[in-house]
Amino acid sequence: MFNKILIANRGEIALRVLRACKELGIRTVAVHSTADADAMHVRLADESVCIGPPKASESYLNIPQLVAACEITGAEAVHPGYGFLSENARFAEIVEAHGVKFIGPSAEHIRIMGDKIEAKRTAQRLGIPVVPGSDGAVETVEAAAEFAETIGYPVLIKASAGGGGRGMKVAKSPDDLAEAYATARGEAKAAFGDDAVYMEKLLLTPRHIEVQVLGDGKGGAVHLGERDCSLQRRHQKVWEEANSPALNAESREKIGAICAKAVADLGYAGAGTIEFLYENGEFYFIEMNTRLQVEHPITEAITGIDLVVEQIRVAAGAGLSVKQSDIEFKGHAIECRINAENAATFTPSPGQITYYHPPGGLGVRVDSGVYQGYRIPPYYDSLIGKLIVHGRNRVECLMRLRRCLDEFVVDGIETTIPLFRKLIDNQDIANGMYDIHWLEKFLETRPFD
Ligand code: MV4
Repeated sequence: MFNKILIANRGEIALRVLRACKELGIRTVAVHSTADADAMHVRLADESVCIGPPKASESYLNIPQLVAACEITGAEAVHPGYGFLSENARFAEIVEAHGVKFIGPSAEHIRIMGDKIEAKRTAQRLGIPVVPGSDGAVETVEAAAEFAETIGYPVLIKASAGGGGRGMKVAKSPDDLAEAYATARGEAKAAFGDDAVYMEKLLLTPRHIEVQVLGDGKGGAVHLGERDCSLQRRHQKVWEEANSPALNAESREKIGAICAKAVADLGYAGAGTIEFLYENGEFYFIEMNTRLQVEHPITEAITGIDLVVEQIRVAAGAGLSVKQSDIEFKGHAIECRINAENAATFTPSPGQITYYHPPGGLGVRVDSGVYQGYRIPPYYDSLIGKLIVHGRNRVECLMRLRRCLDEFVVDGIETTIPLFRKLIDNQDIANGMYDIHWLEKFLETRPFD
């Protein structure tokens, strides 16, 4: 096992990783920008290194500074958390070239999944069902039009270098096609420096369901069931659940087994998430994330498995601590993302937390890096914490969540907590009846007016 790990991240996820390290008896190195000198991850780590000014491009994304911090402290491995450099294949290669283990999959696997055309081709080869679409890149507008006729309108044109909703254009009819195609390529070139695009049939009312996997890097893998992340606004997840209210045990086992086998055959190492659209009882692969995800705690809640511990074990060559037959799904879990934002407008609300009282009790987990008196800096994303509630079934989970939202007090800044107080009283939410468009439609009803 490693003696010392450097955590190349900040906020609640840096704390999350630090806690796993402590429980494994591993010393921790925090890194921070000058804006984060008083952050909790810095306080709780065994050592810390200031790696630059507030701007992420000069600190948390600064590869030479991170490599230097590893060398200075003698860290044997780097955990990238999520965001920042977590899916940067070059970062994984560079740290390993300096004799430091990257806690995550190989640079090759990160690179494949970062290229959405290559990812889809790989998924299909491994037996994962994919959205009906073009066979790879669509090189000309004539090919785009011809292809759209064969699958039928509406179609979606997606940037190969995009993902997470960036670089997508809809064509509803042949009249839209030429413009959508040209705009998609132009925007992809400008945003990613790569104008390769591919096409898919547009699914109109799917859910977003993702399967959590763990690979041992040696041909072994397990799945840990799914998360339903359909409640999103502008491609930002707001509320996630495990299990999905839309699946039964049989469909869970079926898609889970497909994903575990694919990941095993790929020789994948560590944690990964295979994202699907789910409509009319069918799964359609869209992307694979090669990192730990924000919403991983709901999977931990229903399985009792520490995903960060498993990531570290695999990176250290210790293998997974679980086999598929050990994994059971117990009860139901929901995560609410608490952002420092106005709940009605989503305008960021950085500033000082003057009073802080998180909820507690049985089945309650709050992952957060904030504390009373802490000043949220304006330079980073607005996630300040996650409320994760577990119950023996979905009804108990929802009742417990309502109780936690009543208890939660964060003063001095605005947060998204009031939005969750609206959602918990909504009938569609109570019934688990929502798709990827539900939340934006709900917000159009102006629930705060
Ligand atoms: C789609 C789609 C409908 N049909 N692909 C958006 C994020 C990116 N990961 C894929 N996305 C979508 N791909 C086809 N063929 C609809 C979306 C989509 C979406 C997906 C998941 C969660 C929220 C979403 C919101 C709008 C669009």
